[in-house]
Amino acid sequence: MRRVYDELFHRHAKNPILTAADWPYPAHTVFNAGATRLADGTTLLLCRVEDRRGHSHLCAARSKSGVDGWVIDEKPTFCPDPANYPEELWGVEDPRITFVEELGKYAVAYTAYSKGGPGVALALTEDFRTFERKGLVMQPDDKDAALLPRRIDGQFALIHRPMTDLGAHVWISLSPDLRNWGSHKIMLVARRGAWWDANKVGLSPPLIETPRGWLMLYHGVRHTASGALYRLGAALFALDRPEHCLLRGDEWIFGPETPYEREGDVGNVAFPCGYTIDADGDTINLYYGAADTSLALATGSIKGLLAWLDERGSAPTTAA
Ligand code: BMA
Repeated sequence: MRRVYDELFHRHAKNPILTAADWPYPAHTVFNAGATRLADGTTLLLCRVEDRRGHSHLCAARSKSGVDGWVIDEKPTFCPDPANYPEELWGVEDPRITFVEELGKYAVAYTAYSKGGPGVALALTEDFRTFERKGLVMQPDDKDAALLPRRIDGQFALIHRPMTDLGAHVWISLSPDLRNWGSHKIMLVARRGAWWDANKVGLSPPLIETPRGWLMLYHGVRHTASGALYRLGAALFALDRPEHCLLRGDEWIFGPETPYEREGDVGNVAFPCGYTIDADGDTINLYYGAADTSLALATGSIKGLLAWLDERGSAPTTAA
């Protein structure tokens, strides 16, 4: 078959790589995992696990290959703690992991589902066994957040996606202490009308640092008569000024196609929250939730993504 579009990500033949059937305790669905490679080379996925109440918690799965042989925690790794953190009353969802060199710790940005709606919470960990919560850092309605691995202009930087009546756009905010946040700036706006990324965009996995800038994979949501379609796009931002978009692709680069992405609790969703990068510094292993039901893996190349942006992307104008 002739493929007209470039395929920037290749699905793993063993997809879906993790499902609720693999879980050591009762789980309804397993999806939208944060990912990182630990110091010993092990791939760690911090998976969102939904139970039969509809509430989510996080559970760690570790593997040498990043594909199979997963060792899954026997019990939930990170549970909502509404007694101390009322914003977690209805669960914790969609973790994004960043290793913050300065702290020697991983920062996990996650959605805390409160009575007031979903907001952004932060927790720090060294080992994904014990966690130090920083609490709710962005009030509802806000989600799709990840920390940058280092300070920008002397400040920690958080990407997130507040909702407004004028659409849902990606923002960046700065903090001296991970607690007090300000200097809010818009990074990437949702397009309008017929566009695949009209009305609602959000950061997917944490930004990928490249010599040419911060590479963002973001999801765009298209509302159709039969529900929403979640697809992935790419954009590049200035290293020293991450709110400044250098290039943005017009077309989506990855979207639901296979049965496990098309069908599930929420069909037509491919939703990456994490990646690992191989020793070659180029191969990116993207872990994504498929149809809010299982976890899948697709592999791409950072150079390939940058070349695609050079060829197919452009600097956004302010009058979109
Ligand atoms: C988004 C998030 C994700 C979910 C997606 C599709 O708003 O809540 O957790 O995968 O919707 O349902």
